[in-house]
Amino acid sequence: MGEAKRVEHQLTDKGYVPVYTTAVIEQPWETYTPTDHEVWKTLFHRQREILPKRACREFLEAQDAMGMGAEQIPKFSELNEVLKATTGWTLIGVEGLLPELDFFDHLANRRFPVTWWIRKPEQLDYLSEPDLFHDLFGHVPLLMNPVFADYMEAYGRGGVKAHGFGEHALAALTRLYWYTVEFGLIQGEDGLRIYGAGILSSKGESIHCLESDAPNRIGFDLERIMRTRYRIDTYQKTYFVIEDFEQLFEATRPDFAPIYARLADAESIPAGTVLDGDRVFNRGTGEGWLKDGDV
Ligand code: HBI
Ligand code: FE
Repeated sequence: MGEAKRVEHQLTDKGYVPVYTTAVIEQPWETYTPTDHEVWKTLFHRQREILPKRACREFLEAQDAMGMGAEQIPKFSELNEVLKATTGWTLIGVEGLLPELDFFDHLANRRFPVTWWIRKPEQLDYLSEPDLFHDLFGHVPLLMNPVFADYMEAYGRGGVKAHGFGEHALAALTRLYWYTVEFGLIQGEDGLRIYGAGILSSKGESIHCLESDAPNRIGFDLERIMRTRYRIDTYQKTYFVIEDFEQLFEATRPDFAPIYARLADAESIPAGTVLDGDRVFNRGTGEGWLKDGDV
């Protein structure tokens, strides 16, 4: 087990890529092996050891409050009872990445897709696709936060709408998700903290994003983010910092149509660039940055 069941492989200009079923599946909890549970336990302990004072308080408290522990892979059905009662979100099991519109539609209806399978012991540090540890440990706890939960729904609604606006709009929304839900930082009362799931599920990046001088740390700005390219194969060159979750939710309030129209004519910004108007928390030294490969 621990192996994703891919429907087929499709030949693209990037070679053969896996195509997943979009079906919602029940978590096959009984099929997890002792090794699967051991991987969960190891990663859980490893992250919880380094995340106090690095992850935002809301994340750590929510993870405890929902009863997500190290002992074994949690059951979606048990987490759902707490989640449903708290913010009305439901976890659904999936095979892996979904087509964008399916993904947006789930979020718009307060359903969060969680990959049911977990990585192998030799993949503890890096995996190119989301697995159960990333989805469940990284994303799910903040769905307990009422404001963040509303942001995720609003984002999903925005995504469904964006489909009428074409590729520019979708690219903008993907960047917004990347720089907030996946790689966001928050400047709270007790300093700079992590809330992005892509960071929270990675030991190396949890330390790097806060403690390294290499990356830029810049204040959140919706349109700026929507123009900014990103990295999928290295640590981020730039992290965007919010003040609170209200700021995120408020950013989704305006009509995005005029924003998309402006973005269609604007140049994209390389992942590591600092602009004149940026609120700079840290101007990155750029140490270790690869020149090519911004997506
Ligand atoms: N599907 N299951 C899953 N999880 C994601 O995070 C996800 C996805 N499909 C598309 C997608 N993310 C990205 O395009 C987001 O930027 C929207
Ligand atoms: Fe993710």
